[in-house]
Amino acid sequence: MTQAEQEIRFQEKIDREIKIEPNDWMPDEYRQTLIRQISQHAHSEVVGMLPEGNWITRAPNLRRKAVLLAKVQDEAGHGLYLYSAVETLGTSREQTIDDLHSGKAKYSSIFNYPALTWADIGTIGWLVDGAAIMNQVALCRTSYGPYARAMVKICKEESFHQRQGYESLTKLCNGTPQQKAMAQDAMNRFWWPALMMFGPSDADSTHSDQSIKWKIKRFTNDELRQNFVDATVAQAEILGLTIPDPNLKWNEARGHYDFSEINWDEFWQVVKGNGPCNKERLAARVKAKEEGAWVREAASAFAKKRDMKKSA
Ligand code: FAQ
Repeated sequence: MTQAEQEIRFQEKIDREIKIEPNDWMPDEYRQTLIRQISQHAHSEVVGMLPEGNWITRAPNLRRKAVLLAKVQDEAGHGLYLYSAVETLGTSREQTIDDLHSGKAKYSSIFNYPALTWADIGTIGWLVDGAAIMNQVALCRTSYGPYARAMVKICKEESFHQRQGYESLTKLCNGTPQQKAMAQDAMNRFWWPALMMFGPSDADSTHSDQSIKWKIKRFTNDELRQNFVDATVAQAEILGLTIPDPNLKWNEARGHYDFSEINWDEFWQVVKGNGPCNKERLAARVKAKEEGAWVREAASAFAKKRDMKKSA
């Protein structure tokens, strides 16, 4: 079969909603797109542990600490499923992680913003996990089998994350005026970065057209961003928080909320490594790898010993 014939057969399979599995033939660009997106996603989960992890020792009570610990552990698990999904595409985990540490691979812009107060932790759960779910529910139907299956479990856990964040904010918003002000301040700082998580506008999205054709993506960046805004406004109203956008307004004709233009200059600055915490985040990951070298060495020495015993 020629390459062109293989490509036609591949697209037919996608159009018939048949999942692509690791040993199936796939165009190299499809493989590379998945490696790029899934590894970026895995790195985001792992780097995403840093702003929240910082607050585990400062959680206001034992219940909040237990919930936050569980959430941060979940993010580690998500990173691991996703690194495994990347491995099924023929790239080693070592290589994938080295690409993050060398600055070649990206991770979500949102994790380059600091978590300054306890209200930021609730807001990250509500808005950041909320935005992540909006994007990831669609990924449960992505065309690559291992990615789609990983997303089903991840979405269930992200849903708990979003709810715990909202519940934590509900307490703050019904607390003292200082607590309410702290929640509003977190909202002011996280609203726009949360909208940026969905990626550049459709006009500037380099990969969307092809990824939608291959059903890696089911919706465009702008469609998901709009759905997120539409779903979140009512939640903010219940909390009594103001969304920091003077142009946010229901548009009857469109059946959606209108909102202001995103500061794309800020978005690209953060993506290029110039956000408030980019250097700190990367340095923390590199340090973790160096300090964990002895664990990896001990684990592989143990595995070798066990294999030798088995074959003896
Ligand atoms: N940040 O052509 P597009 C989470 C890059 S998980 C940085 O539109 P695409 C859980 C993009 O890579 C959050 N870079 O790209 C959690 C590309 O650059 P390249 C992560 C971004 O892939 C919660 C260029 O811009 N979720 O939060 C961003 O078709 C709380 C052009 O963009 C995922 O990764 C960005 N925001 O669409 C953890 C979901 N956006 O590679 C802890 C999976 C775009 O050509 C605590 N990923 N870029 O140099 C996706 O769905 C897609 O990759 C998009 C981007 C939608 C993010």
